[in-house]
Amino acid sequence: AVWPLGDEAVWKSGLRGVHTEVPSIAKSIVNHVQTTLARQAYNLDNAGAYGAVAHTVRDDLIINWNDTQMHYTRKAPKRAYYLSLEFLMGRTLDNALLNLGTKDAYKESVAKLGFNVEDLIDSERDAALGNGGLGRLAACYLDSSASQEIPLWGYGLRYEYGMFQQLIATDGSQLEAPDPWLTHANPWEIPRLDVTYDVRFYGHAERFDDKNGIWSGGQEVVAVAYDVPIPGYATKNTNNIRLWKSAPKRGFDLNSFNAGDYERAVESSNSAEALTKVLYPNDNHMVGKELRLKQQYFWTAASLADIMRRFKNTDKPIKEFPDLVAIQLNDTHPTLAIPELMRILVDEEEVPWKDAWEIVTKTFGFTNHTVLPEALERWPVPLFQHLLPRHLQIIYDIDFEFLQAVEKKFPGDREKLARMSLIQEGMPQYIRMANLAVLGSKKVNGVAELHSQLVRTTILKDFVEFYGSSKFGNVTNGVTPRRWLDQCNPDLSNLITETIGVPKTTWLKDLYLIKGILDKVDDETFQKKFAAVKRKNKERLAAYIHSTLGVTVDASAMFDIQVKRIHEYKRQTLNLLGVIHRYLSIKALTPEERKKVNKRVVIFAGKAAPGYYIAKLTIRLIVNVARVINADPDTAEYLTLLFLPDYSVSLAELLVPASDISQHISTAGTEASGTSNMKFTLNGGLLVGTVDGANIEIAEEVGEENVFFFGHLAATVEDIRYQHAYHPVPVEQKSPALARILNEVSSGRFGDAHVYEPLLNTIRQSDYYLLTDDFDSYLEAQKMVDDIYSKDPIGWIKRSITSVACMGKFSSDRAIMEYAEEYWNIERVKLE
Ligand code: T68
Repeated sequence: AVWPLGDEAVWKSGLRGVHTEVPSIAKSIVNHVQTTLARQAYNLDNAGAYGAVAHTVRDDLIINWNDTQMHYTRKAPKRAYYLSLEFLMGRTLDNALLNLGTKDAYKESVAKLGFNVEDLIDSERDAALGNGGLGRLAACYLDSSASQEIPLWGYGLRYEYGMFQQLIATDGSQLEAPDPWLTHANPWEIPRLDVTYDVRFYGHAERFDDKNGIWSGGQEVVAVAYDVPIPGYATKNTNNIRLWKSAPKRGFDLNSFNAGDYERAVESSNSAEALTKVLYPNDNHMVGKELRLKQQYFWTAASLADIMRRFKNTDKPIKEFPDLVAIQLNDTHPTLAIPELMRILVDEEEVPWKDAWEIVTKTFGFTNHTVLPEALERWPVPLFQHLLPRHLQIIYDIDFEFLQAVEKKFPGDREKLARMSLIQEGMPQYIRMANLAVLGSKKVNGVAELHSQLVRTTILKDFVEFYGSSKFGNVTNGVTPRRWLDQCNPDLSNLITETIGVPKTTWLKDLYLIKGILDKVDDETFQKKFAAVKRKNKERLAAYIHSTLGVTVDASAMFDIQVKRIHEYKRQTLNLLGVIHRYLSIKALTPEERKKVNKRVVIFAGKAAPGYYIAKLTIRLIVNVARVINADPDTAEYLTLLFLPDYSVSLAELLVPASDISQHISTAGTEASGTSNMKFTLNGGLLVGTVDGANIEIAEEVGEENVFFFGHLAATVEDIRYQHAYHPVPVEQKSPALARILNEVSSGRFGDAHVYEPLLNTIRQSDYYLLTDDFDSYLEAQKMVDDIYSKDPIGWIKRSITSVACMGKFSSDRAIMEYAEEYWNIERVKLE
């Protein structure tokens, strides 16, 4: 190609590549201290040094980002877009250095400037733009797309406040503090103040006979783009997450300002900016707030406008849109993209309705993450009508045509029509977002085999009968082995590399290769090295616990960890009641008998949604039980219970490598997949779990004998709930052990007797999550854990090695390639 601008030689002499050598890295860091930060060696602390290093790495990322995006534009391949309201990124510096392969060079450069790179890495604040699994999955998928050279962009919102910070009050209850993560500039984003779109709300909609229409008036808000580069591992390919910030269309209302009404003048600008202020802190639960619906529309409208603009730059006819664009909907949160694309095509591009619907249904894919009824999104029609009048018309038109087709296929089945309609009848009516997502998508998937099967047979049964089963698939979740093995557990990563004789840059992108360590499962030297890595990780965690909680824990004890959002279906209470049982059992022993007890440190962490009363009560009970247990000299040597505040991605990176056992004990059929189960197993921790979500597939890979399963199966849960309702059996009869523990809590043994009654009553009364039914079987599984861990330590190490070796399937690289090949029809586009 001809050089586009000015003197080519001058341009080229100014361009440079990524920093790889110590002198140039050090020079760039000093340069950023001097100019970007306007500071000097005389007043530079860790935070300042972090800033300068981050800016140097940012430069590297931007260079690769530019080259990648230019390459994608030139090649014009089909691209994928991952629409997610959450990207739970955690920290960036360490990950960027590892993916760029420049960590050692940076370490040396930073040392030469008088700093320690690990301290700088630790001074970074997490980007917590997500609640839990769903948001972290999006982050893993972006890492994998870049690493596997798949042309994919993420689209999300740039929340000014991420997931709240959790504090624990003196009485043990959770307090929430805001997370103002952007107060110190964020070096990992590139503001694109020139990339903006106007987004309309409210106003007036007209619809014409051809089902096209006009939407006018109302309020307009501006979406401003912020780009976050995502470096691939051991490749130059660098993908992008584009996050939208809301801004007022005109700074403020000049008329009011001139009339001296300052408050009125800034009011509209405040309401525009409020849109992207804060992440909603609920997981697996719907909140019907207008602001949430506004966030969803603002984000989907801006993203689609951006995607459409990029498509139009290719000069292809509009009917070829699905040949160049695949859009994946991360849960139903972005479902408005379906009527929005219809609106753009029909109202703005003047595409006939039928053709437009064909384009739409070839473009979208929909991933479901839950079958819990309270989590399925439904929006009241009156609210929707007010905010998005044109979209409501479009939804009615889609619904009308669809119901005609259903009636044709299943004549006279009125109940089926009522179940499948996009509109749920009632006062008020509701729009069912999952139904809309199914109708508008080419393919629908769940996130683990059991979950996908439940989706097909329960919530979407009618749709499977209507469309046929080939539209409904499964892509089992995965996690990135870069962050969740190499970065969080460098010693294990190095041990694997030296053992299998394959370079790290190869096996970290083809995780099945770690099977190679299986050859050494009986090798004593290897077993010792493997055990030493675990021990060191436990000591690292013990040091953190000591420095944050002031508690000394014994790293030779078994570390038993349950960390995840606090939710009744995840059954932290089951674990806690098990701990109380353990405590009382140890206490009943003679000092001599106690010496045989398997020592345990039981660790909980996780946030409760601020409005979720029972979940908050669970935290309070854990903290107060811990107070009693940890203060008891009879049991101190054998049992420690801890609640670590403010769970985060960074804290997970410390916990995941340090578990001997981790717990994934949801009522069967409720946890769609789980992804921390994969992280813990990949790092050599064994699972105590129910036959649920991805636990099942993990056991298939590592061997059922290496997973401690317990509890009722998903297929029987409905029947048991029926029994609870119509033939209730008192707890005393079903599980005397459990009844006794509940009574101990009620008696005030752990303080605040009356406070915990509502929590205990969820178990004594309807027991929707089957704690009474699973408790005894849970205790048996725990007994087996104790026996094997204390009586057969070598056997335990072998189980642990075998588990790690068999985790190849759970790389998010495998998952993203399944999406690319089977859902998006997209190929690798490597930047040379
Ligand atoms: C999780 N869902 C699933 N939801 O619970 C988990 N929900 O089993 C699965 O492994 C994971 O998704 C990834 O597929 C969530 O994390 C949310 O966080 C959420 C957020 C907003 C609204 C509803």
